[in-house]
Amino acid sequence: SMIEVERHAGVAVVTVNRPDAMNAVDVQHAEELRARLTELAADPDVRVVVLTGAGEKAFIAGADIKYMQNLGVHEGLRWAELGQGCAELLETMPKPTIAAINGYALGGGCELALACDIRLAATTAKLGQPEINLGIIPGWGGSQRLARTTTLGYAKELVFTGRMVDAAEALERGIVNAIHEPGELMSKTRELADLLAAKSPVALAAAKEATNLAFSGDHRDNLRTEAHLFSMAFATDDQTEGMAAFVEKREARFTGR
Ligand code: DAK
Repeated sequence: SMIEVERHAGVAVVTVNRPDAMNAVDVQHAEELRARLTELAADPDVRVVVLTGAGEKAFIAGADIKYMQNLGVHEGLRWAELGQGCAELLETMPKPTIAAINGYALGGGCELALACDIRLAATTAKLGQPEINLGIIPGWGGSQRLARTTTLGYAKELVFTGRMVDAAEALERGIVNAIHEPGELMSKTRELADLLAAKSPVALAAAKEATNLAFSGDHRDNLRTEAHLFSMAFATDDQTEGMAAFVEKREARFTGR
């Protein structure tokens, strides 16, 4: 299959599987990716979603350039909606999403990683927005999310020059949360995913909704929304359990209610 989904105890690992083309995505891949992400977003048994690429070389080397070569305006718009739809699902689904960047994350691939909540990268990974070299610009959210993740000036440098950065620079600039030896990337990713899968999923959903507001809209409104989301947590079994477990000096067992 073009997009593989492997589930293990609340963690779903989604692998873009096209290693002979550096996991570049064409319309079929993007449609299948969107369908799988839509299912995982709605599945209460899935607590955490990990996105990665097949093989050792690439996470996702972007949109398929050979596919895009002959696109018209109409198909271009459909293509943009499809890619932005995948990014939006990763960003807004009510559970944490983690990008395990195992190699090249370029163009649309870098943009999908930026749409994830947390990014872990192999020390051998390379990231960038090389669209300018193809006579186009980022179109799956890169012009917005890279600046929000780092700084506007640094985002402009990368988008204007198309320069690829290595994992160490990506870490230094805050594009990725951590870097790991290639052989350890998936085990470290699973460790983080398992940690998150053990938290209260209702609290995590509220935490994601609240933190997603940080760079948009009105600060005062967002603080009011935070207070509202905070108060709603007191209607959950997980709040009762979490606080009882603390007082009784034991591990909390969250049910998601
Ligand atoms: N598309 C299609 N094929 C690709 C590809 C890509 N993005 N990246 C790699 N491949 C293919 C190569 O063509 C090659 O295929 P064969 O020649 O073997 O048939 C195979 O993968 C192996 O690649 P290389 O031989 O080039 O391998 P190297 O190790 O030498 O180089 C590389 C690896 C990743 C540095 C290099 O392949 C590369 O520069 N690839 C292109 C990366 C790139 O420019 N990515 C950005 C694509 S633009 C939109 C919104 C968003 C977007 C588009 C539209 N709308 C709003 C409509 C997003 C655009 C992009 O992502």
